[in-house]
Amino acid sequence: MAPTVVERVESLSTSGIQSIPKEYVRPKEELENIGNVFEEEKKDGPQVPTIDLKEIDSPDEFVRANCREKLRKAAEEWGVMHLVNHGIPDELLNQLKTAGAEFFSLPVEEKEKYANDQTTGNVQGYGSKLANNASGQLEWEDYFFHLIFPEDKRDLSIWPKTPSYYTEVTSDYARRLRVLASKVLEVLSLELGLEEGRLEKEVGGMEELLLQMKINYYPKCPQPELALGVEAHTDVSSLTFLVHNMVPGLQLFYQDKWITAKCVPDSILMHIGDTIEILSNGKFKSILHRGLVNKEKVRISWAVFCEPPKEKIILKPLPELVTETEPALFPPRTFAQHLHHKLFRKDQEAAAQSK
Ligand SMILES: O=C(O)CCC(=O)C(=O)O
Ligand SMILES: [Fe+2]
Repeated sequence: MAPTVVERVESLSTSGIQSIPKEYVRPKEELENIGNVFEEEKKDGPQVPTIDLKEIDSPDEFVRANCREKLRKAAEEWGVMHLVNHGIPDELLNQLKTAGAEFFSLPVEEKEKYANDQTTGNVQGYGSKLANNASGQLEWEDYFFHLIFPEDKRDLSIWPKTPSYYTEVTSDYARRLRVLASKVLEVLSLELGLEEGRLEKEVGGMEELLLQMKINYYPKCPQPELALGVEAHTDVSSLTFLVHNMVPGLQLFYQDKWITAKCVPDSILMHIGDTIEILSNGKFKSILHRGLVNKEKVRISWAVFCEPPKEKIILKPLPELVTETEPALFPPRTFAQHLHHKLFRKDQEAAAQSK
């Protein structure tokens, strides 16, 4: 069977169309709250917290505890935060971004050589969303998706060969991010009153926790008030780490309003994903978020999802965190079942909307 021909959003964007195809136009309810992202970014009001990790390994336990507490509060209240002094050199972040941007600056035909084929379950590579729900709704983005850690589970043959330093800097980033992920899991464990290695173990440890990178490429959009780069969702991961090219776009649904994340230089944005929300029995939040697009600037973001293995682990609130007054909020499920459950719910919603 010939692979399905997929329209790339980049091709649409550079074709000079003035209005976007109807599959990209969001449903009425959503359109009421999609604004101009540059205006939105300037607004005052609640802000995604910034957590400084400089003191996280201080020799002074009091200082360390203070730093942990700030991270815990952000995880409880927001489930998302800008991390600064995270230990990953700015220089490496810049190289990572330059490498990804250079790959995406190749002509679409070149990138097609890396195309994934979602119909065969081959999800790694260059892709765009296929209409997989009843409404046929699409997102204004193309992406590149690949597993970056553990190293023995990578398929380097599908990684971008241009630019030539792509593999080296992305591998370096993956290794350092893995260290950061362990550190954060340690902090969250301690703040839940657990042994420091507990969450790390619960999500699969060094061997099984999978780091999957998705480079989101959001082309300029002629009608940004009608489209979304990424529709509203929570991440299924344990933790997600995200950097971007300093073009605003990310919005968080906080206290019933969409808040636009400001661009914080050299920070790494971190989400608590559904997996940690479940294990913590809802103490830490997996926040609803989405991505806006704009007319003027291409936006690129690098999201790394730290995911437990699909079948090997049953996710459920940790027994220590379940009490008579705080009963388990989530039924036990594998990660695969959790994914399925979410997809199914979305299908139902879309079907209901298209009626
Ligand atoms: O591009 C962004 O800022 C958000 C992307 C995102 O939420 C995702 O890939 O899950
Ligand atoms: Fe996300």
